[in-house]
Amino acid sequence: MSILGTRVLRTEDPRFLTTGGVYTEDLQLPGQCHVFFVRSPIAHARIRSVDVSAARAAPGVIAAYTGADLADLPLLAPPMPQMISDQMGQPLLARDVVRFVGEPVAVVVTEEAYQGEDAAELVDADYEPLPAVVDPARAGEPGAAVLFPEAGSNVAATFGDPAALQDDLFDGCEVVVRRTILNQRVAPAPMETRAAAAEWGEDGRLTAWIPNQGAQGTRSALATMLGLDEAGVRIITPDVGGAFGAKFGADPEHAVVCWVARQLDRPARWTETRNENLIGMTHGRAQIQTVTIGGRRDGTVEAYRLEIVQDAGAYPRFGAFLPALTIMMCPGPYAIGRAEAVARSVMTNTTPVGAYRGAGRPEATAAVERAMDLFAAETGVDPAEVRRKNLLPKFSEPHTTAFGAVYDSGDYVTALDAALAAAGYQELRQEQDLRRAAGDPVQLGIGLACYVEITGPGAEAGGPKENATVEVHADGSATILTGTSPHGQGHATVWAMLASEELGIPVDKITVKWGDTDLVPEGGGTGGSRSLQQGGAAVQQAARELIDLARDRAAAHLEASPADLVFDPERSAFAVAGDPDAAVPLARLAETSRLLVRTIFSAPGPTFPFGTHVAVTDVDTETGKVVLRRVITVDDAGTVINPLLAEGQRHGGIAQGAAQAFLEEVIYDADGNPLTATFADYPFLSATEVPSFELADMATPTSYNPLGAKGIGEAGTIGATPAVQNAVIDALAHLGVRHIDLPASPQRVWRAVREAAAEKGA
Ligand code: MCN
Repeated sequence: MSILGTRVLRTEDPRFLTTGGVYTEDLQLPGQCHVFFVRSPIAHARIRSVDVSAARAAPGVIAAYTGADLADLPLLAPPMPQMISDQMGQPLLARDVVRFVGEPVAVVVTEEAYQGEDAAELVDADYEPLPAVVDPARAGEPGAAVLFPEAGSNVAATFGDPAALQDDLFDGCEVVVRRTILNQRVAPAPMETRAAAAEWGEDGRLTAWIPNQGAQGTRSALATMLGLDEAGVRIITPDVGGAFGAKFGADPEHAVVCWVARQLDRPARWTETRNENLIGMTHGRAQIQTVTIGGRRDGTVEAYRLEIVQDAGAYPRFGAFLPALTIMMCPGPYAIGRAEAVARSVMTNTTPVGAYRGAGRPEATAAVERAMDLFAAETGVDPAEVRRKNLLPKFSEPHTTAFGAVYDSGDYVTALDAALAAAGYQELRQEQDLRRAAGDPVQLGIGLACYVEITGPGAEAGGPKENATVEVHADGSATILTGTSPHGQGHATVWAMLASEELGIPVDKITVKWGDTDLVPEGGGTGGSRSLQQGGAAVQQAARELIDLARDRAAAHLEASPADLVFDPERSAFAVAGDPDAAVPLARLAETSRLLVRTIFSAPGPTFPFGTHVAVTDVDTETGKVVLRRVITVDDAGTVINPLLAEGQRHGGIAQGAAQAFLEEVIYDADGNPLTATFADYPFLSATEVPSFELADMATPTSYNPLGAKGIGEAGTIGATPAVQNAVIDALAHLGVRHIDLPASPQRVWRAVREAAAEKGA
């Protein structure tokens, strides 16, 4: 019986539940010193001076450095420099200007960790305040203060030409709705904050332990920042306590810790506080979107336009590039005759924006799903019907959209209908009618979101790739090396399942290793929900190639022709066809020389998972309180290899997506001071606020990998946010409420109800 598709328990968990993980913070390096960052308390200012002399004299202080000490190091280059002004690089420690509250300005290095914070108080930085740019809507306008005068404006990148938008796009539409909506800035807030430990060998080589999503990418980023050859850097990935897109590559702080270790010729380490994490780690989302949707009164959508202002924060990181993904996915699963999208990324005096679970695609889904509901409200057609009418019909050959995405396969209407059936949509609408008629102060809302997303993207020539090595040992065990880098996704379990299936070696005898660049020099890491479809496929391919390799050895061993041998996974042995007694175990073939295959799996392209989320909310019209009653989802990620893990990914993603819908928001005041720098101010969803999710099954295999698998890791944050947001608004639709910005917090809900009532009364 195949192990694939079964609910194998996570092999990672016994260790996590007993002895616990070993995180970067847990490592002890003999002779280590501790780095503490002095951060800018002001959003935009010229640095007149930074005096570290008093700090240098404080107890336990070994050294203190400012930006001037690192002046010979290159600036952190923007991603995709061809589209983003190269004038906007970030120094590892601020030099002449600070551009956001939390920007590292200096470091103190101490014998003990606790001494750093006290010594940092003694660093005397003199700032000349500059006007702060906080509102992205105004950042690109003439007259706004400019973060990088050399660049000429705050516009870091543009996507599409606003002048080329068609005046007649909505001509002939019976109904046109236009609205500006906010996809608010959120903090990834992983349980484990950022950290680093660094040590230089006598050979001049750097070893750095950093929680990350791909050691190889972290190595490249660090080498660039430190001006080193990649061969001179080894990255080791300890356990990682969540990353959510924000631990890809490396941040300036990581490079500074390595630099300090070299400067002092002793191991250096750093773990940030929660407060530092909330202001220093890249944030996510942060788009202002203007949607215009038009079509016929019967609910047929004919035209759609999306205009985006992306808040990239103070330095262009991946966030500046996010609109490219949002635009690529902007029509979602719909067949819209005419659609266009433009965007610009602007710099503001706020924490830089980066990737956050879904990175650009949740924003696309949120926009089009909000637009669909606005259109449904205006036409009076049921939101489910509007969607059904406009979804692309089922297709199994790749479908190319007007925005250049090539959807591998899709069956969107079936996903919608399956979700509606699982939710009991008609009954819910009846309950809603009854409660509206009764004037119940707590109203029922039903929200929908249909989505398609891109997983496993990659611009590599020949398609996205990943490598895997599989080795069978003489004791009957096996080892897998992978270029992916799990941090909660359970690759150790699933990669072992994939190899076990081919080799007949039990899962508990297979060890999966990753995240040490000396062991696995190449790899794409984990992000964009790429791992199973590329890394998992590579493991399967390597295991199959290993059987081919072993067949020749077995033939020699059994003095038979390779063609006469059959591999029996039940026994993990080769036998001569028709003579099961003439057999040799796979493990025996590893006795004389290593039995090992390294392979590279190359996919024809990314895959496009899809689904529908239905959210059911109780919304108190008197207090604005929202209770999430049910979330029902269909998430079609092709063939599922381990339903337990895939469901876990859906659960976590839905919780995060729902939290964006009605709870989370990074807020700055008008001067750029962060108001959400602790967990007391930045609420996230806990188990008490989420219902038991109802997950319906649907699997449309992709032909892009032999597993038939698409990605599942981000489905939850893509579908759940607009479904929950739409549910909150739907609860209040009969009162005249058409839109509430994210997050639909009690205050916003309460205000929307009051404003609608005032408008009605007027
Ligand atoms: N899987 C499966 N069948 C499928 C698809 C996936 O059994 N058809 C399983 C895979 O074997 C794997 C897991 O589900 O064990 C997720 O696989 P995949 O969709 O390939 O996604 P990745 O492993 O590449 O994970 C990346 C994704 C991203 S981009 C973010 S961000 C994210 C996420 O996963 N961050 C996470 N999930 C997270 N989960 C935790 N606990 N912590 C994070 O930081």
